[in-house]
Amino acid sequence: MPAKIKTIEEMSIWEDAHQMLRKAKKDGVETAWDRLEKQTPHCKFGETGVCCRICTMGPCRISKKAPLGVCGADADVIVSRNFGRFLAGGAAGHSDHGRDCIEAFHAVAHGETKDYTIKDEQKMLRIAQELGVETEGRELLDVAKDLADEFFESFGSKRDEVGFICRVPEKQKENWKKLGLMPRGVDREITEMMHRTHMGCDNDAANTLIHGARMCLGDGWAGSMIATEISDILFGTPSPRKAKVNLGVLKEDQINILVHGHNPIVSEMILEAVNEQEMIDLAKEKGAAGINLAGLCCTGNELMMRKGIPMAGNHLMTELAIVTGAVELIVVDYQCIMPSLVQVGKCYHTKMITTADKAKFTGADHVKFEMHNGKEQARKVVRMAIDRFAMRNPDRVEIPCEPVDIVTGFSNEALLDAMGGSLTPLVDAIKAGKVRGAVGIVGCNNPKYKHDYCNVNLARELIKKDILVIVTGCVTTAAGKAGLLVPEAIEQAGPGLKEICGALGIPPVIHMGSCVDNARILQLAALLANEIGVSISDLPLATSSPEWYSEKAATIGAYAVASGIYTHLGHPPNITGSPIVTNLALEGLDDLVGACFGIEPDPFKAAELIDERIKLKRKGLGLEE
Ligand code: SF4
Ligand code: MSK
Repeated sequence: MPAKIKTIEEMSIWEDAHQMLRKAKKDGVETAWDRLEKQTPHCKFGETGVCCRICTMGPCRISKKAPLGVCGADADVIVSRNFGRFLAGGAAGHSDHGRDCIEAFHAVAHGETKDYTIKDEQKMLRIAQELGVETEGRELLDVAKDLADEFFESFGSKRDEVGFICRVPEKQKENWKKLGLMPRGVDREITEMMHRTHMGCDNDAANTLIHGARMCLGDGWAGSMIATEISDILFGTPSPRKAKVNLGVLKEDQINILVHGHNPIVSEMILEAVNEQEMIDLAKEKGAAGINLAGLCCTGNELMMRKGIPMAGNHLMTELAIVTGAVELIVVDYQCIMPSLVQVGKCYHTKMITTADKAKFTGADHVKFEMHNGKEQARKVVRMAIDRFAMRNPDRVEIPCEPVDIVTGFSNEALLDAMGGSLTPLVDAIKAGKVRGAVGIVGCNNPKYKHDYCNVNLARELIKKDILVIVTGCVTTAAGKAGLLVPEAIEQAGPGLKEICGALGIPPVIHMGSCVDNARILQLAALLANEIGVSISDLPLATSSPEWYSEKAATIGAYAVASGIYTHLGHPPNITGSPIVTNLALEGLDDLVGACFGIEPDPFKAAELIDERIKLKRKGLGLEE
């Protein structure tokens, strides 16, 4: 693991973070970095995954002195069960988000809400046809009703495979069937993992992990993919647009509202409400110049991709955004929201508003958003922000630095448009070695690392090597702040990538969305594989999550690997106490699915590791370097 972090300069690479960390110290605000110090050193049993709390004969900890738990489970079994449940947490997070999207879509189809509508009818019809829903001569809402039911089916227990398996290359599908990796239903696989890992069930580490891979494939190719596709249908398919990032997007003379979490269902309504003249007039009456909406984490990504709403920061910037003293309200949906935000808010005048019954925070106000009342609730929330403006203490406001420009909005549809409607230019560029491969850098921040150091340096190193980089999640903000998400960044790229991106007018690092939008990367990989006539595992692709922290990030890594995409992680999950689990992750999976994990905390060495993999895959395809 990276060395213990000590000074403010060692905590983050960003000036806006340094400035706010100094202010936090001055204002007596505790941050994630302070708490990490108090938690260090971490428990070795937990870190290596050999602590079992699955039943009350334990908890049991495996050591040389005590190599078996009370029930007789060894380190391999304990680690695989713990890791299986860890992955289940991630799959459940993404997929329950996907289910919320289906429920919203179902409500629209059945006329149960006027607040949400179908924004991209063409995409809805295209997906309906793809999934075998009849569209010919039918009313749009009738198609939508059947499509919503079809999506629900992918969560259930009646199918042999989830719907979007139709996108997977044939050869790969056969391999998944042979290996028992075919995901049958999102909920089924997650439930089965919880069952398998109950005391006295699956006591074969490799067997548990194979099911883990199947469950994660269910997340990637169903739960997450459905979340992405419905979000596009309801709120519009993203297309390239300009936006701005860093804490400089907050405005001293305006009411600042931050939206945080993952699902756009709440934040899209907040966006509509802040743009209503009545709200703007009300804000002006209270002495503000206007209402400024900015995003954090993946809810921020969703709004930025579709509407160009500015991004205040990624995971480790969420506390620091409040430390500016300029935020009236932080409105959250779910996932990756630190409970500490309530306390940090109390040090200023910032109120946290929760919106989902499944994600309440003690000390926050709850404004429940439902399909029939989204707009009304959004107005209520915006009024609360307006009322809090008077409580702001101007002497405690400090907004650091100027925002940085970015270009966002690269859905697969937009990418295809940029290439004239076909993948041929990209395939030709890959064959010619001008674009040697593509890497998705995805995921989080983790205070164990110097914030964004690995995210940014890995992206820089890869584009120098003529490797196209796709970013999602919290890496987006890192790449944006580093100036990599604009077409001018081609100057930092190798000659081949510079030529191709220059001709297409796209940045060498392209933003493809939020965490669930990693499903867009899966779809792009499948499109490329089908275009060339190979499996995804034959392609010169990789993914990386250099500074990951969450269960969801591990699940994304697992579905990427199971889909045939080599995946680099900055540090391993808590599995190193088991040789079987560790060896399977780092090597064994390669024989089964044509991809495995690689671990490397140093971004420069990680770039070499990924480059080696790309060379290997290019060679396998008979492509010259
Ligand atoms: Fe201990 Fe076995 Fe119970 Fe785990 S399942 S706590 S190893 S007795
Ligand atoms: S928000 S999962 S910190 S990317 Fe999707 Fe960021 Fe990681 Fe959460």
